[in-house]
Amino acid sequence: MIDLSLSPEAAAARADGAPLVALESTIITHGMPWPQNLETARAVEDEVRAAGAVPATVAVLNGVLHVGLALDQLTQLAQARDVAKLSRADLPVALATGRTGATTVAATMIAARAAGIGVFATGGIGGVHVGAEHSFDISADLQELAETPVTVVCAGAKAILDIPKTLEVLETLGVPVIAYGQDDFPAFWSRSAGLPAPLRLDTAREIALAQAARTALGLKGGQLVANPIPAEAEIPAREMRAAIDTANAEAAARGIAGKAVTPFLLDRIFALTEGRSLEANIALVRNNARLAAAVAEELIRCTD
Ligand code: PSU
Ligand code: MN
Repeated sequence: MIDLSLSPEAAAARADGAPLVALESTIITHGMPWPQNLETARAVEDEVRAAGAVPATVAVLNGVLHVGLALDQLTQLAQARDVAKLSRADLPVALATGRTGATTVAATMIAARAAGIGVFATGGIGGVHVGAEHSFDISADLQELAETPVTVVCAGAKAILDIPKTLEVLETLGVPVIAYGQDDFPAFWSRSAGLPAPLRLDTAREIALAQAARTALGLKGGQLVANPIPAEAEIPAREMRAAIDTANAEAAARGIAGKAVTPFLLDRIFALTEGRSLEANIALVRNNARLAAAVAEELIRCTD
């Protein structure tokens, strides 16, 4: 088994069988600017604690896979420049070579499973990018959801992605895409992407039972729970459209490719909306942390 470094609070929670929620770190290093990235990371951890669970932010520091970070580690990561972005392919290489890097949704799922954590909260997942029919740019997050038994709570997918194609790929991979408390698939900054979600559940208990049923059936893979942004924080889709179209056009014109695409688009959209997108982003991650904490508690009950 891989050597994990658990934070003291995560280790105590694991020993007590208390609910744990994993959190990713690419959102900190590549998804938000300093200092809001650190403020958000701390606020999200506090939401998990306030909801009665224990947060475990995942990152690789000098070749060690950390599940749960101390405040000084979180602060260093949030301030660091040129931190590697680690997905499934990169994580083992970073561990083997003593590097430091932030984990994407895919890599955080792998770490969560290794630590025995069944649920993880983030903002948006990676998916099928606009223009993927030419670029073939499809995030490894989708395949990971098909492989690794962790429930990922997000706020849907950003409209920087091709949402219908993202849903098609998830369907092909057999990943349950579950809208929480509504029929429509949410689109990150807005509560609806204008199309229905394949599945709907209304309680944390049902979400936990559905994950337990996958395990009982011997099915690998996790679940994608799409939790709509709180109404008061929503930015209507038409207001985001111009910024997203501009950012996508700039990315294409400048030949941005590979891992750099998502961070480039997030940074441009932040600038183009004068920070409004960031406020909404913070509100929805906090909201997802609360739901993930409730799911973590129910997961313990249904596996007792
Ligand atoms: N989408 C967002 N915010 C993010 C990311 C995606 O709205 O911060 C990050 C997540 O860590 C996600 C990763 O797992 O980007 C996906 O990158 P790629 O498309 O290169 O797989
Ligand atoms: Mn990609």
